[in-house]
Amino acid sequence: MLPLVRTMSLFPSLSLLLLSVVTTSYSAIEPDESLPKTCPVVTCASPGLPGRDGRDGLKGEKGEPGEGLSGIQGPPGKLGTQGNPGLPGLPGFMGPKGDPGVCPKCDDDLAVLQREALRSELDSVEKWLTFALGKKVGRKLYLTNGKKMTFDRVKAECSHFQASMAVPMNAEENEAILHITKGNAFLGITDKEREGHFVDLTGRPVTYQNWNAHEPNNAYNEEHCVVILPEGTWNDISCSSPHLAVCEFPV
Ligand code: MMA
Ligand code: CA
Repeated sequence: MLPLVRTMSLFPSLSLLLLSVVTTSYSAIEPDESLPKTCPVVTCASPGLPGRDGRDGLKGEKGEPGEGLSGIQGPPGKLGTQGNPGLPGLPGFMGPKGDPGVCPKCDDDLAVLQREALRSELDSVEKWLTFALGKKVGRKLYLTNGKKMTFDRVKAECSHFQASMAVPMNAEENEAILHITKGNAFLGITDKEREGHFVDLTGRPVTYQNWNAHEPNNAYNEEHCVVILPEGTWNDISCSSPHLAVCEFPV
């Protein structure tokens, strides 16, 4: 205090200034007379130890979605559990026909019936075929395709149809062949192997012959095949000259 009093005495104006500053400061911290004159115990008493933590507050509301960029897609999730079985499917297609059953007696009966039916059908076919195209004599049916060809071609053609070249064994058969060809058709007769020795295509000598006058003459020394002439008589002729094809079918 003394230094301050001395200072104030030495510099009265400064002392006054300091005093006014102190006064002003004091008035500034004076309690506001308008506030209620309350005083909580805790505030006013000397402070004790801190109390225990309070209970957790209520959970706050969900926040707004963030605004940052979304990350890259994560790996696929784990396989889910197996689903329920589906509805039954549609019926399948009909299977192939099964093997015939085993019944020897039934098979025999069936074979007989089938044979009878086939026989009947063959008879029918043979009748209309003979009526329309051919000439049947005994168990031979003669047919022509109306084409002219070499001896070897006729032979092959008849063979292709499980038939053989026509060989008349008697006047009736000779007439039948003439009837459907009107002549100039090859017969299945040759003397290729031995000149003047005429045989059928199985090599058997022909027993029936119906040569034209002065035939066979083996003209030009190269006539080893035979044709039936329009008169029904025969002439030996070259095998490579073309003549009508006529075959005989066994019936
Ligand atoms: C004559 C006669 C026959 C002979 C033929 C060949 C027309 O008939 O000589 O014997 O086969 O000619 O073309
Ligand atoms: Ca001749």
